[in-house]
Amino acid sequence: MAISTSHLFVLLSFAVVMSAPSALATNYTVGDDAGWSINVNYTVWAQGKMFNVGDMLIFNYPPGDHNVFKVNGSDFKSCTVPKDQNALATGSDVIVLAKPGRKWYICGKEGHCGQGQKLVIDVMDMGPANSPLPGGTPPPPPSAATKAVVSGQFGFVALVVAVLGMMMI
Ligand SMILES: *[C@@H]1O[C@H](CO)[C@@H](O)[C@H](O)[C@H]1NC(C)=O
Ligand SMILES: *[C@@H]1O[C@H](CO)[C@@H](O)[C@H](O)[C@H]1NC(C)=O
Ligand SMILES: *[C@@H]1O[C@H](CO)[C@@H](O)[C@H](O)[C@H]1NC(C)=O
Ligand SMILES: [Cu+2]
Repeated sequence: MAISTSHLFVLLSFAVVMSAPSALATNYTVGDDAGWSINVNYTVWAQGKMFNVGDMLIFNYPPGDHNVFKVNGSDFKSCTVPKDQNALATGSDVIVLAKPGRKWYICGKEGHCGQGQKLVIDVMDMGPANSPLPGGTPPPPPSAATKAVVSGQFGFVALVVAVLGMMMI
């Protein structure tokens, strides 16, 4: 069977478009207008929200009043502040949800976690989301060569799939 050049071009263009970075990441301001504080029920806040890989959590509070620690499930439950970890404490802390799974955050100020200043969420992996990393030092953008290689791989896989599909018809 023969595949025309224009067919190939359409298929390759499609593959390149499909491998472009997703721009659908969401920013979640923890607690919305109430921010990161005591007297907010973060279980209620998180209810019904869909957290995906690439989304960001933004913890807003007057600097010095609170802080943010990422902890594990047992430290979350017992409100144990990790000793081997520095708090996020800028008052506008951005955390990129880089991996799927359950994530736990607490305030490290005396008594605050016990008063409910703690957040647990489940992060889903809904496909690729290219976003900057946390901490305000974005990685260098991928070089054109890297992009070409990635697109090339995607394009090749898509082409093989498409050709196989056409052969089945
Ligand atoms: C999300 O927050 C980051 C960091 O503050 C910002 O750079 C980005 O533009 C925001 N994205 C959206 C969709 O609001
Ligand atoms: C949770 O993290 C603490 C350190 O803050 C560590 O001592 C503990 O073993 C961890 N627990 C689990 C179940 O990973
Ligand atoms: C938050 O609200 C949930 C659901 O209404 C409730 O089960 C939970 O006890 C509340 N947590 C706090 C710390 O009040
Ligand atoms: Cu606090």
